[in-house]
Amino acid sequence: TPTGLPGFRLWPGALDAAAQAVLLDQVLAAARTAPFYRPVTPGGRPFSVEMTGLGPLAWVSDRAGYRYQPTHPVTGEAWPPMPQALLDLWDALTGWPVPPDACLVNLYRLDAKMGLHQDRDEADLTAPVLSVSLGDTAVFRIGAAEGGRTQSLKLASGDVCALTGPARLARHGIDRLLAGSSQLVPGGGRINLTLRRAR
Ligand code: MD3
Ligand code: FE
Repeated sequence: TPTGLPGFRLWPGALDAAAQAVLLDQVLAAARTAPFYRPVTPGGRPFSVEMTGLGPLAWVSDRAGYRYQPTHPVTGEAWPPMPQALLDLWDALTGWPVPPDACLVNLYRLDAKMGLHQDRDEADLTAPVLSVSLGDTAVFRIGAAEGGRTQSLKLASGDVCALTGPARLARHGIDRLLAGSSQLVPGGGRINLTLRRAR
């Protein structure tokens, strides 16, 4: 593996420029009915990342805590469906026998980042997480679940990574973007999609 963390798999350039453009269009179309919003931590601190969701469930955070829910926290409407291309990608790259039931969509404008954390709000922590990056390159940090050293790698537009097995509970975060590294996202920045089994 590129990190030496068993269970971390990276497919650089898994989506070509045309596939990235189509997927971005689908995400931006969905965001017209399910707009990006800025969640707050349970302590009331706003995230620098804006979020929305696709599929039956998506992860939300507010003063009541972290959870997966079937509706957008601002509009109260159901999340838009997951694009078929994402479901196909999940099948092709993870081989997991059940489809994802949640897709979190993170929007990073230039100064956004995401602190080191673990993803553990999902019911089945044996199911993989699949991540698709679009737009500006991100400096991604990852380390073992147990702690210790972390390592840094770049996630560029069209890159896909899967977290399975021992990497599923890895600590990870986004340190920063490389400004201007892509022209894909209108207004600049990066969109990351994570497909998950929440329930
Ligand atoms: C490692 N997103 O949404 S994607 C998240 O780029 C999240 O927006 C980051 O961390 C982003 O929770 C990182 C790569 C990623 C996604 C999920 C993971 C790495 C992961 C789950 C477990 C371990
Ligand atoms: Fe995460």
